[in-house]
Parts: sequence; C-alpha cells; structure tokens
Amino acid sequence: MRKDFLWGGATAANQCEGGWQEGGRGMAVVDVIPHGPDRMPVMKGILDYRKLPEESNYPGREAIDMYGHYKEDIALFAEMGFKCYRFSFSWSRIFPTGEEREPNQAGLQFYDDLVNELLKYGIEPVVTLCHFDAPLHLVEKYGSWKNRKMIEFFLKYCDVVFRHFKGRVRYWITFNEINMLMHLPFMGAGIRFEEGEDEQQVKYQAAHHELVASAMAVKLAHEISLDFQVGCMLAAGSVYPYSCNPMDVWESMKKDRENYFFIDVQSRGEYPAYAWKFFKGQGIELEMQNEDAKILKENTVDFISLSYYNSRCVRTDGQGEASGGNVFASAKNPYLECSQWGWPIDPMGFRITLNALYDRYQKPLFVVENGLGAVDEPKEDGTVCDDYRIDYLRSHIQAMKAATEEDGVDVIGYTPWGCVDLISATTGEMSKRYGFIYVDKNDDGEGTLKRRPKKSFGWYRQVIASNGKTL
Ligand code: BGP
Repeated sequence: MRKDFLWGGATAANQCEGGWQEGGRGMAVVDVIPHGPDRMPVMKGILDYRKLPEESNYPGREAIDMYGHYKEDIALFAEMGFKCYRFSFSWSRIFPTGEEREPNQAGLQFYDDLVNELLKYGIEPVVTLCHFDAPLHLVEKYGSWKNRKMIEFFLKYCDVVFRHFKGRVRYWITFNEINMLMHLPFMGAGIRFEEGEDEQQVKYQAAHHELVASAMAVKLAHEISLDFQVGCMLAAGSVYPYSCNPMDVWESMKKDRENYFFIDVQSRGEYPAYAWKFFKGQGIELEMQNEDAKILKENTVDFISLSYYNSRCVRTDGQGEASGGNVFASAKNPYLECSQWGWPIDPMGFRITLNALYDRYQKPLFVVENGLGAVDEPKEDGTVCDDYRIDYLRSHIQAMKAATEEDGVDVIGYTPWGCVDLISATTGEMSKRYGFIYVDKNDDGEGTLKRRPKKSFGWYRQVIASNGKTL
C-alpha cells in the first residue's frame, strides 16, 4: 500500500447528523423519508411524502445526533488512528432553502468546528457535497434536478464552501452514488414523478443537470485552489453473467454500462456512443445547452470514488431466484454467501471491480464505502464481539491489497461505511449496523445514544497502524 494511504471511515449527514432544526437548518429530502413500508415508494419518487400518515417515524431527523456528539465521535476516530474521515455537508444547513443569497452562518460554523476538530488530530477531511439530501424547498419549488436551475443553486453552495474551507479541506466528492438517481430518484436527487411523466426521460434529463453541475463544480474548485482534488462517486459492483451463454454476457455488459454511464461522462468528459444509441432507441431527448459539451470535456474529475458492497449477477433464461444487494436487481449467485439482509458477500468481486474501473479510467480510485450491515448483540457488560464484521473487512482489504500490489491498481484510500453506527439508507433501520463504534439506539428511536467501541475497533486500529499488514 502507498505510504500515504488514506485509511479512515465514512458517514453522511443525512444518516448520522440529526439536529434537523438546529442552527437554522432548512429541511432536506431525508427529513421526509419515513421508516417502514412507505420508505421505498417515497425513495423511488412514486409516493408523495405529503400523503403520509401524521404519526410516521422519520429516523433521519435525529439519527445518532452527531450534531451534538461530533467531538466524542472524532476523538474515537482519532483513537483508531484515522488518517482521513469522509462525511458530507448538509446543503440545507448552509443554504436552508437553497435560494438564499448568503449562507447561514450557524451552519458554516458547525462545519468549521467539525473540520477544525478533525485537523486537531491530523485527520484529513474528505467532504461529499451532496449525499442524498437535496434541500426540500428546491424540490417543492423547482422539481429539484429535473430543473436546470438546480445547477446555479448547487454552484452557489460550492462556491461558498470551496472558498471557506480552502486550505483546510482538500478532497471533495460532488454527488454520492450519482447512479442511485436511476434507482431511488427521490432519495438520490429529490425527484418525484408526476402523473403521465416519462420516468426514463425525467431521470436522464436530471442526470444531465447533475453531470453538468458536477463538471462546473470541478472547474470552480480548480479555479479556487490548485490543491483541490475533486472526485465523482459510483455505487460500484461488477455485474457477472450467470453463465457463459453469450446472451448472459451481453446482458451483464449492458447492466454495467447503466452505471458506468455516469462515470464515463465525469471521467472521460463526454457521453459514450452507447448512451446516444440508447437514448435514441428509448425515445429520450435531452435538452442540452451549447456550452455543455465543452464544460463536460474540459472538467473531468481528479479521482474516482466508489462504494462496493457486493457484485451482481444476471441471467437471461428467466429462471432462478433474485438476490438482494444495494437496490440493484440481481440473480442469485450460487457461489456466494449472503449477509443478514441478503446482500451477497464477494471479496473477489471487489478485486474484479477495482480492476475493471482502473482499466476503464486509469485514474486514482478512492474506496469511500465498503462494509457489512449486521445485527450486533451487546453482551451483558455492553461489549460487542463482531467477528463477522472483522472477517468481512479483512477479506475485502485483502482483495484491495491484491488489486494494488499484484494488479497495479492505484487505490488512494479506504473508508469503511458507517464507521460509527448510523441509520440505514435503504431500510431506515438502526439495527443494520456497520460501525466500529456501537451507538445505543433501536429501530423505534429509543436509546441513550451512548457510544462504545466494538471488538472491530481495536482490530481496525492495528490494520491502520500497520498500513494494512496486520489483518
Ligand atoms: C450506500 C449509501 C450509503 C449507505 C450504504 C449502505 O448506497 O451511499 O448512504 O447507507 O449504501 O446501505 P444501507 O444503509 O442501506 O445498508
């Protein structure tokens, strides 16, 4: 591993920060995504949150209250030896409606304090600008990313934070899992479908706006500081053909392209040929402005960040079971075990995915999410013996090491997801835990919010101390 390898952990404001009404913060889409059976339809943009029952439970509003606990959490990250910490700014904490001319000072102050706390311990901040939390006002008034005006609002926000944190924050990620827009449009991009709307058309038009916004953010960042490194972010995981039937192989290639599409634009600077043909075949017509092609071409990303939880698999014979995994449909792969949530566990798939991305783009890769969501059962004395999590992480780090040391892939860092337990994005549960640090809170929102290191905490500390040698 590189000497300066960025070991750390990752979270996002929408799932850990809470404090939804503190310091003048405005509402964001996460505040209206409930726990329970309505969650998926709301996240998909097919159920309007305004029609939900009054008593709905919104777990993101308090989450694990990192807003009130950040010092304690960062001290624990420092104890593990984190070199970096990936987190996100809540856009509506800085621009409560998204339309203000000036930023909310209390919001900026919160991130000032948080960033300074990290720097105090020598932890490099890695900031995601938008992680599933478009300001709700922009959703209501403009239809969120359906509308080109979002680019302007996003850039105003970027401009403020780039200038404000210049010299303190070096790594920026524009949109978390940009391809999630295709699967969970409301959560990913604040998109809710109106009756009669062509969903594909709406999603790809919104994607175009995000892609232009992302490229313009890269441009702005580079104008403000030559030291800034700006990355895109992909929910990754290679798609395997179920068999060597060429139809399965072809299908897997098409499925991979649905995701690569975004990174092809952000990394190579233009829409790939297959995308134009796809749009034509589907009757999708994108509204673009004259300068868009130039903006995309001239402002590609500096690095590619990714989440990897599992590989996927496709078959075209219509047989077999489906398998779970980060909202992407997949055929069940008989060679793999699954997590308690049915997500396949595939460390070799991690090596394959890293190689595939590096072969395609030849840009540094930053693994900003990976991990096992599992139920933890604290013993009577409160300790959590999460050997299953250690096994998962060990095997994935081994795969990443093989990709770098044996295959030559350039990986610059690794930040396991949910380094402190937080709210699950897909299910809204607290019981789907990823952390090295246990947080006392249950799915009904009860608990003291007390933090406590798990067994994996000490294990990860020695992984970092040995730069990945002691696993
Ligand atoms: C990714 C998201 C994260 C995170 C993770 C785990 O898609 O970027 O926000 O939540 O998946 O998913 P879940 O929380 O559903 O287990």
